[in-house]
Amino acid sequence: MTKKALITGISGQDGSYLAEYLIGKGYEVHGLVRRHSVAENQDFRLRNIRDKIHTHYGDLLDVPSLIRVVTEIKPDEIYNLGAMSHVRISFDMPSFTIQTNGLGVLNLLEVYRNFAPNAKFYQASSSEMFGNSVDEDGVQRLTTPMNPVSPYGCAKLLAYNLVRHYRNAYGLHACNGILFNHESPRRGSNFVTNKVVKAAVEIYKGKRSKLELGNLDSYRDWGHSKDYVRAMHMIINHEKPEEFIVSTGETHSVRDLCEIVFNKLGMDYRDYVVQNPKYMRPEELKYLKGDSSKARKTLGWKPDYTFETMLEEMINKWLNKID
Ligand code: G4F
Repeated sequence: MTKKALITGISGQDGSYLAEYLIGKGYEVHGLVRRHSVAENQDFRLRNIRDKIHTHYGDLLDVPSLIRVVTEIKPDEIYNLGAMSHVRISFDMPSFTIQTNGLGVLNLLEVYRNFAPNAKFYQASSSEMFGNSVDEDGVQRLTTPMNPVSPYGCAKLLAYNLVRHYRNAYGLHACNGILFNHESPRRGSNFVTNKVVKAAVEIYKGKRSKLELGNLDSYRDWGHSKDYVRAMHMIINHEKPEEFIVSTGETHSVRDLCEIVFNKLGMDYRDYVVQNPKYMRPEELKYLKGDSSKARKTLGWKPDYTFETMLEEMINKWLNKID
């Protein structure tokens, strides 16, 4: 029988790649979309698969819409990727962030428990939950304490714990994927990788002369979204609902990122990059490097992209797009 998947956040980077991946696996794919005043902005990442998916208006904060969609579809798998996903903006909109990324998950879990308890549930948990906790060997693993340093991280930790609680209390197949940063040509251009790549290509093409950034000395473990949505499907379909970390195990500073991207275009980032306090965060998560050995051993997951091949794909996208 054809399996049905419901993806909240289907119009985002991960949602769109996951939808494509599940279509390729023969799933009937449904997605929850929020109403946007510019209709084109609602589903531009879905333009290649519009006729292959079913979208439904709804919102994690609108319980009746969740009940309607879940009872109508009767999904086999629910992927909760919907969120306010920008960490710095979460300092400007803390209440909205906590509501959407925390209470919104509770809403969906309640609808799941009451109307589709036989489905499997995947929660998009985040390495931002670790905050500045790092084990002595410079790695975050499943046992590393979680001490978030942003409203976004606090909300994600609430959701993470709710998923574990719902699994234990009600015997649900609910699991968490703790994903470290993951990027692609579909990444929003206000996240640092795509911001740097887009600006470097614009500078290369003579369209601008400077790039303003915040903290250049934070480190991130950056993978590719396409590799990470594969992991989501493996995690939800693992026989036991559990927690898994998905990461490359490699870390780079924002400064390294600038150096590599500008070098690939034959430029020196130091001639163009300036710091602007506007992009600094009230509290910064300084260092991420994840241990994904459980996902690699138990699920057989491994990434196809390297940091360099991912950046090349992103650079090529902007080289083709910017005249
Ligand atoms: O690209 P970022 O905004 O990603 P961040 O904050 O690490 O969050 C991303 O990864 C999380 C997983 O750990 C996800 F949960 C979350 O949804 C999101 O996908 O920033 C990366 C680093 C930060 O240290 C930031 O301070 O880059 C630094 N940075 C320096 N200048 C900048 C800038 N970040 C942004 N967005 N813009 C800048 O101008």
